[in-house]
Amino acid sequence: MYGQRRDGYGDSGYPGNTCRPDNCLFIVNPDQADADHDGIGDACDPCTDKDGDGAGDCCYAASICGFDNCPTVPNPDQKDSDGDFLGTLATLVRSIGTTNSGSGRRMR
Ligand SMILES: [Ca+2]
Ligand SMILES: [Ca+2]
Ligand SMILES: [Ca+2]
Ligand SMILES: [Ca+2]
Repeated sequence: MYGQRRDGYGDSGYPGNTCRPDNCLFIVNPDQADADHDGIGDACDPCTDKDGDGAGDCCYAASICGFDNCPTVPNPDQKDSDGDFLGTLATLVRSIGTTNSGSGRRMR
């Protein structure tokens, strides 16, 4: 017998299947970058959304699903209670980070 499955080789008739699939079939993207790891390349992903809350991250040309006001924390409501265009959670994260890092401390 031959032609065992799961032998690590593509089946005959599918010459392309030894390679990883192109994550943007119609766009040239040799780096195959996929920042949010959803299998759709950054170059053609309509929503590059690294924290998975449904709001897109900044600066991806193909991403048209809005702008996440807190790209590192899932905040589907995009709440911004103080109206500074930074999400409430982002403001919190930033203030905690400032407190913990001590970078703002002045030495005399
Ligand atoms: Ca491509
Ligand atoms: Ca993607
Ligand atoms: Ca997001
Ligand atoms: Ca978010």
